[in-house]
Formats: sequence, structure tokens, C-alpha cells
Amino acid sequence: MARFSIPNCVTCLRLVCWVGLELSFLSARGEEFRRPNIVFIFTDDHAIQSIGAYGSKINKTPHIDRLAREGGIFLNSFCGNSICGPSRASVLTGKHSHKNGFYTNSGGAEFDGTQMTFPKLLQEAGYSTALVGKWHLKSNPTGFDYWEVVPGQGSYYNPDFYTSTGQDKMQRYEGYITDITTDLGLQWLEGRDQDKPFLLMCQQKAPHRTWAPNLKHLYNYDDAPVPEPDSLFDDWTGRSQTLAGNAMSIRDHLIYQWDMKFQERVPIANDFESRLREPERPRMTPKQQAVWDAYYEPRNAAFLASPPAGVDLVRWKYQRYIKNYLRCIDSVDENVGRILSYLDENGLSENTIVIYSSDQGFYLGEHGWYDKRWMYEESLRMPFLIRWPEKIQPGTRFDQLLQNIDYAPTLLEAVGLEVPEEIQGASILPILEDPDTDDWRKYLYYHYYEHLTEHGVPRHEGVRGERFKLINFYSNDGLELIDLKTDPNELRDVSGVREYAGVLEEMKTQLKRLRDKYDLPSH
Ligand code: SGN
Ligand code: CA
Repeated sequence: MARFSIPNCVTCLRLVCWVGLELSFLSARGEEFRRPNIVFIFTDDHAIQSIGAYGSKINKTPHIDRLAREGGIFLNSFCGNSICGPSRASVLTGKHSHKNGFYTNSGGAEFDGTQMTFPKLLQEAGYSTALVGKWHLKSNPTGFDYWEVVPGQGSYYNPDFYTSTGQDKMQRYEGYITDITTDLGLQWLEGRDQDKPFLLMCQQKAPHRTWAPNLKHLYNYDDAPVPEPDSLFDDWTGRSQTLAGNAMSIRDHLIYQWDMKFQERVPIANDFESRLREPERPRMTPKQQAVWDAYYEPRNAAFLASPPAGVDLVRWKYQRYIKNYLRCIDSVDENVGRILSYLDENGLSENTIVIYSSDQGFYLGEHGWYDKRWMYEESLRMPFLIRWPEKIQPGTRFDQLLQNIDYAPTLLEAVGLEVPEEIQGASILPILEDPDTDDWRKYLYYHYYEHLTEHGVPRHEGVRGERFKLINFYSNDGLELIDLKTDPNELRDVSGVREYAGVLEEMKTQLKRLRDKYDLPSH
């Protein structure tokens, strides 16, 4: 397969010369450039601690790992705002929240679908484009020939989907969401216009809260406890006082009749929990309910017969949480396998870029938490695995600091399109050409805008370098400096330690530089 250089590619786009059904065209140098297809697999809240290729100690993901084996893995990949809608808006536009206008999940704002997005530019350039699964940007998707998405967070069981005909004309599909989303994507691929290259965005709800597994995976991980993270019993001292105000602790904020699959009020539950009902079971068919109950009910009865207390109760809750979360990932992984098999069986693997990523990371018990939002590593990181046989040597490991604003420029450049000026991210094509290159950003900018909403996290911004991280809790109590080398679990703020005075100044300078570079308004 001929390689292409970007300037030539841009030229060649202007001299489009269709050659048969292959959609090949000739560059100025006379080389053939076959525009690659793109399959973008995007999950919701999938933390890298639960991906084999990132060194998971708690589960296996053989199909996702295949992408790292046959392509590349970015070991340092991050979001710019660790919450669903905003991360998705940055992926689509290549811009931070303050430039694409989608700052928070909470509040009524809709994503402005009239603005530039990479799917739109691909569609205009002759790509067939499709989006299935979770969207969560409130306004209807734009830039897709076909889209079929779930309302809001969607449901795991017998989910409803809608299209441009609107949410009052929803289609309910019987089955499990991860399978159904994949089915819709594969059906579209099967019936697509074979004369065009394609972009398929397959966006899974899983493994989002309330972590309801597929029935066939209910018994996975049942034999032994899942290892606990080092900081499961973090007491949040030695850092910003705002940490203690969190509402995402496994100890206090997992809900028996919601997250933990109890049908009746548990005597030791908080009062407010009595108003809630587990959301998935009522959607199930009687047959599905029977399988569900056969798993959970005896285990719930054993818990109620002698409920553990203190640290043992935290440990019990962690096991219930993490096992359900991992079971959801088992289904994700299986469905990644289905997509990869489809590409193999249809001769598409060679000329298709396959990406696996997730809208942000997640706490799998680290700091005693579930959920995301904070600028600490587990929720700041996004998985990013990419297979592209033409450009990436199998098994390549990339160390550079990648961010979700880089996805759009990368994919535009990959198909030979010019990257619009307004895009703030950078294409990773130079890194793919030279994986050891040092010519790349050394610091990245982060900004979370929700303030003390559902999980009690204050708004904050910060900068992350290769070793140090500075967090600015600007509406509360100021700066926090973390030394990731000596303190990888992020348990200690060293901003007041004399030896770090120089580092603190440098990080403040970097924060200011990035605020200027990205044109941030003042707080
Ligand atoms: C829901 C969840 C929260 C979660 C947000 C945002 N509650 O509100 O736990 O933080 O979504 O998630 S739930 O009990 O209704 O599941 S995000 O992935 O969309 O950003
Ligand atoms: Ca999410």
C-alpha cells in the first residue's frame, strides 16, 4: 500500500480522480491514496485500570487488547473535562469546552450542532457516516447519514432508541444494550453505500452506572474477590479540603436499591434510599427477571442475614460494585470482537482505522470512590488504542501526552482533509510516523465546570506535565501540587513544601501559558 504525505494529500484532494469502486485517487506525486474507513468505538466511563493492554490486575479484555497488539496504544491519553457530554463535544470539535460551548452535563444547554465537527467534514468530503448508541448532547446529531441513539443515558435492558423522527417515536429493542448497539452498527455497515469510504461511531452506554450486566455474564468473577486498589480507604487528608465533601464514596454513596441490586429497602440503608427502585429490573421481561433474580436474590438474602459492618461493609460494597462493572466490560469486549471479526470477514481490516476510547476514566475504588470528574489520574485518563495497518507497526507503545481535542484533527488529516484553524488539538499523524518523536506538547490543560452537582465535586482547572500536576480549586481553597513520580496514588499535596517551590512556580507559569494559548476567559 502506498504511503502519502499530508501536503501531497491535500493537493490530491483538489485533484480528485476516482478510480473504479475502490475510491482510490492519485496524489500530485502519482501515488495512490485509498481513503481509510474509520470505526470509532467509544464507551462510557471505561477506566484503563480495567483494560488488559494497560496492565489491568482485575480483568481480561482480549478483543480490545487485539488493537494494541495489531496496532498501537497511547499510554498517556487524557480528557480535558472529565464528564460525558463535554468530552464528547471535544472529540467532535477538536476544541476545549469554552470554545465548543458545551461545558457541563447539568443545566439545560444543548450542543450547538451547527458548528464544525469532524463527522460533518467527512460527510461533506464524500464519506458515509453513521452514529449508534449513546450521544448525550441533547440536540439531535448532525453530520451523520444515519444515526440511532438512546435518550440521555439510555437503559441496559430492552433499550429505547430514537432517530430524527424524535423521542416521541422511540423504537424499543428486546435484549441487552451493548449487543443491540453493535447490531445496529454492523447492520448499517452491511447495507452501506459500498462506493464510499465510511465513518462508523459505535458508542456504547456500558460500563456506565448502574452497571447492569448482561444475563450471560452474571456469574463472571463469582469465584474469588477482585483485588482492591491501594487507596480504597483513603481518608482525603493532606489535600484540598474539598475532597472530603465528595458524594461518590463506595462507603457512603452507593445505593442499595439502585447500584447494588436490592429490590426492597435494606434496614441499614440511608432514609433517602427508600424512595428509589433499581431501574433495570422493571424493564425486563419475566424471563429476564427470573435469570436476574436467580443470581442476585440468594446473594442479597445472605447479605441481609448477617450484614457486614465497618471496613468489611466497604469491602463488600466494593466487590458488588466492581464485579458488576467488570461484567459490563465483558460484554463490551465481546462486542469489540464482533466488530473486528466483521472487518476481517469482509476484507476491511487493512484499510480501516479502528479506535477504542471512552469519554473519560473512572474510579474503581481508588480514593474510596466510584465516578469521575476530578483531575486525578483515574478519571483524567481516557483509553486510546488505534489500529491502522498502513501507518502503525503492530505492538507500538506511545508515551506522548494525547488529549481528546486531538481526535478530530487526527481523523481529518488521516483522510486527507485540511485541519480547520479553529481546532485546538493537534493531529497525531507525526507521532504515528515517528513514535519516538519528542516534538509534542509537554503539558496539557484541564477544566471541569460543574460545581458541587450530583457527586459534590467543585469546579477546578489545572495543568498536567509528564511528572507534575497542578490543580487549581479556584472557587474553594486554592492550589494543589502533585508529584506523580513519588506519589503515583496522589495522596499528598506538596504545594506548601519548600523543596517544590521552584516546581510550583513553573507549573503556575505553564497554567498561565496554556490559559493564554487556548484563549480562556477569566474565572
Ligand atoms: C448519572 C449518574 C451519575 C453520573 C452522571 C454523569 N447517576 O447522573 O452517577 O456521574 O450520570 O455520567 S445515575 O444513578 O443516574 O446513573 S456521564 O457519564 O453521563 O458523565
Ligand atoms: Ca461518561
